[in-house]
Amino acid sequence: MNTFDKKVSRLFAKYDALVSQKNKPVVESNGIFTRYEYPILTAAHIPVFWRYDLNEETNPRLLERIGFNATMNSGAIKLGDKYLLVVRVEGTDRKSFFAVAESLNGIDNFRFWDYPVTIPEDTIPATNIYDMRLTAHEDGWIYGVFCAERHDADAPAGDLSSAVAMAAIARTKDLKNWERLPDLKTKSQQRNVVLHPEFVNGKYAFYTRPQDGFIDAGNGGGICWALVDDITHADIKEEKVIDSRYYHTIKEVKNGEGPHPIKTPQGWLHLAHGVRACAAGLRYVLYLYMTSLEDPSKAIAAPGGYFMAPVGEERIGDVSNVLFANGWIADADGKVFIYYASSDTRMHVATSTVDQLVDYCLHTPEDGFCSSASVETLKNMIDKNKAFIGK
Ligand code: M1P
Repeated sequence: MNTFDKKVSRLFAKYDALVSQKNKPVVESNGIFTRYEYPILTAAHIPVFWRYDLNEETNPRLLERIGFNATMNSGAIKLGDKYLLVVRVEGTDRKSFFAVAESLNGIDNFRFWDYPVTIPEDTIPATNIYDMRLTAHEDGWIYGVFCAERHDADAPAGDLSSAVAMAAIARTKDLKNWERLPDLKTKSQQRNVVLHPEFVNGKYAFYTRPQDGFIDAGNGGGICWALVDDITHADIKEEKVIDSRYYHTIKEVKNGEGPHPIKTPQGWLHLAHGVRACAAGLRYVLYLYMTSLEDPSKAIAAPGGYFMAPVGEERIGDVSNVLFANGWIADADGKVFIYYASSDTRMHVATSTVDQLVDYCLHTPEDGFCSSASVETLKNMIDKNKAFIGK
């Protein structure tokens, strides 16, 4: 074996060791979910043959030719016995695209398919696409709803930062061949748009997040609900707020639906992110809420505070202090795999069960919106517990 071949085999050996690493649960104290010790996908999980030209003649120094920055905000779905993530892969060129990674147990050994996903363009090509939510809809298609970002055509000359975010829609049967549908039409810019898995009154239903600008939610009151007649020309005329933002909460600045909700006997179980501002910048945490089975736009449970916030190395990355989730999978036995990204850099998994999450939603006190209410809630808990202390 010559030196070049030895270097190549070292690269593959290091890569194989990383992607074969077994994950280990971390014992949590809150009983609601279990984190895992290792991230499930990082930039180092990108296949060697995506990064290196392996031909000695054209790359005698074996330099990396295509660099990757992050593997983050991933849609999730289970097909057959495989846990599949449609990962937002970000190159060193700042462009995001989608690539599928699969695992047989949902917690480790995620491996990328050989090729990234080719998403056909809409009439106006997008500069950047990201954060796909997957929905296996009862119409038989798997939909991917994602953000398509373009430079703002009305930006003043020299302003190369103003952008427009829209919800793009594509559909597939196998995550390999995708049909692009026209972008969702709404009154404002949109990110974090999610398709509900069932028809509601014979219509397609979307969770939306209207926003005044590319970053600012502005007057957008929170996560909204909207019905659409024809998904091949989806046009939203009316959005109804179903999960509001509030002053001095975890979702004061903005919020956004995560993956589509899970149907449970007690109601639709939702995972979302909430954003607040602090001296360190924006802080993104995950929270849960529930809506009614009879009317999915009606809130029935709103546990106060966050469900998960960044801890340890999760706190640090390209955009620090961020947890973001747009994928989860509920197995038939009730186990739930929550796929979340930390600080716009890497992917993790946490596990729980539908029963635990519903219990959390129905029995965690609501936010009282002021310190005195928090104290009363706490005193109530202590009062009730007095009878059990020292028994
Ligand atoms: O950087 C944090 C997140 O910011 C955006 O989310 P939102 O629209 O709710 O602010 C998205 O760009 C998301 O991809 C990113 O993780």
